[in-house]
Amino acid sequence: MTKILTYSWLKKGIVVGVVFSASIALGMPSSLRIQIEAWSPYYSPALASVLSGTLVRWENPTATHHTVTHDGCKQGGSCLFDSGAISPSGMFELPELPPGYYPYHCTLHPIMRGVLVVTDVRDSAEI
Ligand SMILES: [Cu+2]
Repeated sequence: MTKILTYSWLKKGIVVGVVFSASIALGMPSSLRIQIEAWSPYYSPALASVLSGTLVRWENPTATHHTVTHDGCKQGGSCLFDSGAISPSGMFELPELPPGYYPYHCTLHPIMRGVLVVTDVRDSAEI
């Protein structure tokens, strides 16, 4: 009886292990965290590349407000995202963007600049 029980647990462990390994093997992270900083590079990482469908989250641990604003918003082009003021300890989440190259900035501190690259090709996830 003990042997059967042990085997059963072992089998479950293998199944769990295989599923876990498979998700790592397939594994692009399904979310990316970008930290807002009070010093250069201000958005960390300043250049981030994600697979389309990845949730991107900017977190603001600084003591002041910041924005995450697509450069298109200030150039009169297509404004694809604008967080508005993100308060200290606040965050901004962007669930999905079409593949593309998205430079962005902070409207309150124009020196703050970052780039988000969204790709639909797994292999180019790291540029
Ligand atoms: Cu700012």
